[in-house]
Amino acid sequence: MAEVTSSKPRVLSGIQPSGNLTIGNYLGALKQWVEVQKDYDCFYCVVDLHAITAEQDPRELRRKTRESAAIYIAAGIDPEISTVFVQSHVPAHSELAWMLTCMAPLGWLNRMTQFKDKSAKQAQESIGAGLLNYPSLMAADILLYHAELVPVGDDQRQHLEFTRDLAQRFNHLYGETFTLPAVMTPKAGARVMGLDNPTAKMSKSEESENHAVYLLDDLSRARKKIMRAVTDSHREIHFSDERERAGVNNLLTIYQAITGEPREDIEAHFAGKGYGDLKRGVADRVLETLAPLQSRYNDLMNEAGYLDSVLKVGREKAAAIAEETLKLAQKRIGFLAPS
Ligand code: ATP
Ligand code: LTN
Repeated sequence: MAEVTSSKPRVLSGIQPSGNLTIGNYLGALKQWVEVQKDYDCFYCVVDLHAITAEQDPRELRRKTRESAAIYIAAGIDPEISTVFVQSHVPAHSELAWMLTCMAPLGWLNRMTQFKDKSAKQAQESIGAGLLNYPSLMAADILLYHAELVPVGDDQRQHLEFTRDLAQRFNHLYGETFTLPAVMTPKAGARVMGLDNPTAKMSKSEESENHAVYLLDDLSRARKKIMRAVTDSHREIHFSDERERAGVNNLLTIYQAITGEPREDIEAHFAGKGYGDLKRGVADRVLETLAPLQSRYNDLMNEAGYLDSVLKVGREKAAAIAEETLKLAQKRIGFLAPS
């Protein structure tokens, strides 16, 4: 059995294997995951149960699940330090999610912007109930591990609030059971916008050709997409909150998120230059990030059995903790323990 005890505070986060991972997923989530892994006991899962809130092709889902886990590692998650696993491999997630679903007020669920946005794109009658209950499953993911910190992009803040509220409700009704988690978002890159439409969040399930740079995009293709990014008819290159300047602001933000340089330095660097220079500068930084990631990805996919063994160890470590928390929650709620 894998080692499960650690004195470090815990982190948990996940990404849905619902498409090809984008630089938005990298800058908003993965990059932070890598940064915290030395100081926290980290659990990173591929949230396949969440992915099926939208229709998935079974073969593709299996392929994307492995691919996502491999990208976590290629991006710098060290499976010797952090625990990498697949959400559906640990049944406690579904079991606690049901208990939390029963306690989640419809009013709270109906207020979730992710639900409102995603359901607005579908015919009301055919929206799957999973889309509404999505945040209760996410709460289960986090609460099972007593995670203190949850590194995510800006769009997940509301789900974190929901998780805290639900944990508090459970603790109040049945006694102290869950740890209240805090959200962690990056200083830059918490909300990367679509390259073709800089007023909409970059998303892996958006299908238009020049919308997103995928982490596994061929490098020349990635460069082309950035060179085609929507800008505006102004000339000056500076950070701006104006809607009209969202495209330039997005490119500068990607640059800032990758380099970590202060905004003034970036603006000084591009002063007097044109949008072509800005795009080339951003493309260079993005490609410098993608190239080593892709080479590690290819290496580890070529190493027979490696990924599966990481996921097996991950499942064991995760299940040991999750089952213990689940048992406690079941006891608190009044389920008869099996003899
Ligand atoms: P989907 O389009 O399938 O809903 P998504 O691309 O929005 O997916 P998720 O799996 O929902 O990605 O998100 C995984 C993580 O990546 C979350 O922490 C989320 O906040 C972050 N993230 C997603 N898109 C962006 C973005 N454009 N900018 C910054 N962070 C992002
Ligand atoms: N809902 C998240 C993905 C997710 C998650 C989690 C993130 C599922 N479970 C637990 C952090 C912690 C999203 O990005 N759409």
